[in-house]
Amino acid sequence: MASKDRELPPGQTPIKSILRWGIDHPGITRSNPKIDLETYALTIDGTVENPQKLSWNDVLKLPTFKSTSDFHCVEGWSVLDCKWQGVRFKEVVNLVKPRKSARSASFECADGYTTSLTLEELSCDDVLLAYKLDDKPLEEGLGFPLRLVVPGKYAYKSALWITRITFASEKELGYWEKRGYSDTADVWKDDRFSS
Ligand SMILES: Nc1nc2c(c(=O)[nH]1)N[C@H]1C(S)=C(S)[C@@H](COP(=O)(O)O)O[C@H]1N2
Ligand SMILES: [Mo]
Repeated sequence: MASKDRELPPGQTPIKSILRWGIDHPGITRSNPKIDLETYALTIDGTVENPQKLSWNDVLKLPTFKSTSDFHCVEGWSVLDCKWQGVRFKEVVNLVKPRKSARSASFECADGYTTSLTLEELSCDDVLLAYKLDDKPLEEGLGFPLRLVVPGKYAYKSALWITRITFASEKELGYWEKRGYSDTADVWKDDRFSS
């Protein structure tokens, strides 16, 4: 239930669990990629001074941050008070040092999914590369081991199972953005479809 004093973005209805029981999720493969932490690598490249290939241990060494936020899917469901923990996108920026020309970052996922955001959108304090939800490691279906969380945008911007982040001077549209969903995806402005 939404608390009485809380305002939800337009057109959203709260559901109890982010596991979306009973909700048909339009995931692009309908099965969860299985990722082994021993061989996992997060590549960060593109228009940056210091490209990286991080092992899982390297990811865990980055400064950790906790942030509680609501999660809004473009199909109209919201999950309130998700307690995420992970690495703020800002820390990634500090590590790789984007070149002056860099404007956006694209996310590639183990299932082939992609999405992208501007560096300005990614600079919000509540934007995390999350590895825990409610103090537990992410479940496979929620993006194990590493996913993006962008609370101010519809959930198709919150990439699951991230394997690569590529900085660029020109923004490349992601999987759903190429198929008619809004690239701005602002939940408060009801930006659901591209015009
Ligand atoms: N890699 C990947 N990330 C993805 C998707 C996907 O199909 N593949 N679907 C998006 C959509 S449409 C939603 S609603 C959320 C679902 O996130 P959840 O599993 O945490 O509920 O993941 C987003 N990120
Ligand atoms: Mo979604």
